[in-house]
Amino acid sequence: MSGHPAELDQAREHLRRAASICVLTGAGMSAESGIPTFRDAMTGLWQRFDPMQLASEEGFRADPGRVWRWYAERRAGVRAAQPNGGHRALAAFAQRHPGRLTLVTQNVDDLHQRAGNADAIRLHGDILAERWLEPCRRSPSCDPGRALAAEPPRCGECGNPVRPGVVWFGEALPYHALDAAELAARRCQAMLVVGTSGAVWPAAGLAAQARRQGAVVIIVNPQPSEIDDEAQLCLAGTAAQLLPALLDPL
Ligand code: BV8
Repeated sequence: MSGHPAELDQAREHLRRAASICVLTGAGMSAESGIPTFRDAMTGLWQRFDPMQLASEEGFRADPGRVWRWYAERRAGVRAAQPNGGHRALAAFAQRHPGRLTLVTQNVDDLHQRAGNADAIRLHGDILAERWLEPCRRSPSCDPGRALAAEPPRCGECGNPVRPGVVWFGEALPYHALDAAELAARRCQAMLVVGTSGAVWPAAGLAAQARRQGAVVIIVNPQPSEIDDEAQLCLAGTAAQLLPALLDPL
């Protein structure tokens, strides 16, 4: 792991030469915007809660109120947060080089989109979106936005609870999102992996898919990750520090 200028120059040269770049981001991308990561020792949600329990249908059914309140707290944090220099550097690069960068994110916040990457591929859904826990028995057009206020909100007719529009552990990723992400990983000449522990699958497998087809894999993370072995270059540093240094000159 190094954020040494030589590695930075090497990484920048690989990115400069790559006709197609796939970027995979994780919770560390939003850490400097004040959104706690799952794994971060100080603020990580793993420490305060058992996300595997809370971020699951089983956990929601076991205690809908507690899970709903956990998401309500996280949503408030997302709404109060602003994109950081890393989000802005990615969006500016995508605007300078239309069609050259495919952004794939594990994050459920909207900071990439608010920075300007409207087409970011969301593997794990959107924490600000809502949907019914069960398909509504009354009418397919029944709107979760009009549910009765409660924790969680419920359908006034059938009591169906509202759930956040995220992918919980044990749930399949949206097929179209995973398919687009795997296509980008298989086609890119360079993959930039930012702020992920590489612990959550199948997202973590995208770096190996890129490496297997010959892409240069570059990791930006202040700590080692579980997928460092897939990278030719591991830059020790944060998203808001290193992404502008990597991308702004390009
Ligand atoms: C599925 C939404 C199948 C919810 C999330 C293979 C092997 C092992 C296990 C599995 C496997 N395949 C499937 C599994 C099970 C499971 C899984 O991966 N378990 C792991 C944890 C053991 N996967 C699933 O359940 C997936 N579903 O496979 O379904 C299936 C198929 C068909 C039909 C039915 C089922 C679903 C996974 C999605 C879970 N949902 N989010 C919510 O948020 O509430 S994942 C959630 O965790 C977030 O999205 C978050 O992104 C992710 C955590 O990962 P990271 O993003 O990496 O974040 P983390 O905190 O871990 O690390 C932060 C990193 O940032 C650190 O490295 C840190 O050093 C770094 N950092 C800190 N500060 C900075 C920084 N980096 C840069 N700058 C900084 N400033």
